Amino acid sequence: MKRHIATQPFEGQRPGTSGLRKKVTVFQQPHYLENFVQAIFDTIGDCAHKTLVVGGDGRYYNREAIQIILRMASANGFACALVGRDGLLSTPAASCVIRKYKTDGGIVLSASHNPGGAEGDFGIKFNMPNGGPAPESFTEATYARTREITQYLTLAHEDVELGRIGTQRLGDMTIQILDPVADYAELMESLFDFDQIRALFAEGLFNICFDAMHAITGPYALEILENRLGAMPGSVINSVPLPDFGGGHPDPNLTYAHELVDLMQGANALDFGAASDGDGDRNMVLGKNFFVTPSDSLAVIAANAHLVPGYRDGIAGIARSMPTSQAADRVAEALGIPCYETPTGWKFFGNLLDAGKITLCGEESFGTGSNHVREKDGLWAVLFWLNILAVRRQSVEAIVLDHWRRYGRNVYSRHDFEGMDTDTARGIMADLTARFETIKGKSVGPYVVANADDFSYTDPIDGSESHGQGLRLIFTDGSRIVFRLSGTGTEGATLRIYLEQYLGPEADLSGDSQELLAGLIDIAYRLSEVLMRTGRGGPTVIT
Ligand code: VG1
Ligand code: CO
Repeated sequence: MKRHIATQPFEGQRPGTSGLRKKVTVFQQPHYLENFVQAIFDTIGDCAHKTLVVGGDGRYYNREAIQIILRMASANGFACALVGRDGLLSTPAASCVIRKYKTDGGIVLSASHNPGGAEGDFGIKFNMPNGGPAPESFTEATYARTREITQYLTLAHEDVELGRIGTQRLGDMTIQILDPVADYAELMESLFDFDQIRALFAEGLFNICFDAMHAITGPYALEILENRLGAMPGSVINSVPLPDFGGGHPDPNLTYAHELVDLMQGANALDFGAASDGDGDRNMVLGKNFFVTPSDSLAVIAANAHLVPGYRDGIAGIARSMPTSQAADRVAEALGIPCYETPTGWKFFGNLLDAGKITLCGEESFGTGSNHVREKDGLWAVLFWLNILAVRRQSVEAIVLDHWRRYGRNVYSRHDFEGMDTDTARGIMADLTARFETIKGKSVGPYVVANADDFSYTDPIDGSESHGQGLRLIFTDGSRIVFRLSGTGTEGATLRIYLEQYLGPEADLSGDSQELLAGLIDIAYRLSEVLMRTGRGGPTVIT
């Protein structure tokens, strides 16, 4: 029985960098999730005869949200819903399923790297029929809808059995429960040389650890790395997805993935380490006593793509988000292909990928991906590295050092000030904006300012414009400082300071990034007055 439920708008349902993210308790308010889902369906328009993919990262409230969404999808006229078993789909797997079955899009439930549990965060976003996050034009239309909504449609119907693979009915809608891993694993086998990676493991001299951080990639990594590729049993740790991620923070960086980091240090360190985030789209890559920055990882992947079957015929172009280091630009130049600079967030890569302008793309925030799906893809990046290692038979460190010797090193770091007072953060950005007016051409320490602006982007495919994407200070030697406020947090504000300095191939390329960047860090802190204004001694997270 279809039901029209009267409702009223909620404040603040504007999607951020990657969907709508709020505390679980906010989503649990009566009508809160329903309003947003109805606004998505209203933005899609006519849902009749359409197929929707639904899945999430398994965090707290995932199951309840999926039942609500499925009832609403049926009431709104969808013909079919494809759902991952137990309501699970990693973000890249959701993208894969949306594309493979030529569906009309999908709802992905995730707050990615944000903590989970009853007191943690929850999130929801819509992905388009191309498998990628909805562009700003769509998300803004959804937001506008949330501000005028008066009713939503649902059904009085019992819960769907999410654990049973196969077909069920929910009103007039067909529900198909899929194995969440199978389609994705098949896609990975089509891109990488599994035989060669298997041979590397079979020799028994190459030991790895993949830390799933009790998040969604556990089942994917177990199936692909241990079952199909023969990595030693136990190579995947924290492999059982838990609603609260075991109380941890499912963000694959040197601070939060400390269990893995410990295994990768010291005399008995493993050969290769990797971790992924809450929804499986991020990756961190480590070698024996060696950390690969995500920006370098994109560049190394691009420079070695010809060694990997799925990319052997060459790559069309590369894109990186603005704050990501320019290491990939140098590879693109050497390959004679274009390199695009987009605002932060994967939704800006979609048009370039669809138009065939780029094959690879990445972000400094541990996100790497390609045209195989329309999301960043953590396990894909790990397999790319394993494929390169299986061909080159060198250590991770040797491969990166070799890369730097050829292209130079873009020394890079990001300093995050999390949980700041919102007014303080806005004040810092406003004052920096004002200072930028007069700073051009001036000397700051040993640097001369070549350009200072607020980054804007015009999409080369559809001409859409995005403004206010980060304050950037570019020096005459190519060094950069970028200031940006996060669009994914749910508490206070997070100021991100991105720092980059280039060292040519002939320079001494070893050395700790924090030491090498000390001069730029000092300038960034002084210009923004961040320590004084926050009363803090330093950032919460350094990556
Ligand atoms: C952060 C990252 C951005 C990434 C986004 C979503 O956004 O900086 O690069 O695309 O998270 O990643 P922000 O606005 O907080 O800086 V995920 O893994 O949440 O899907
Ligand atoms: Co994520």
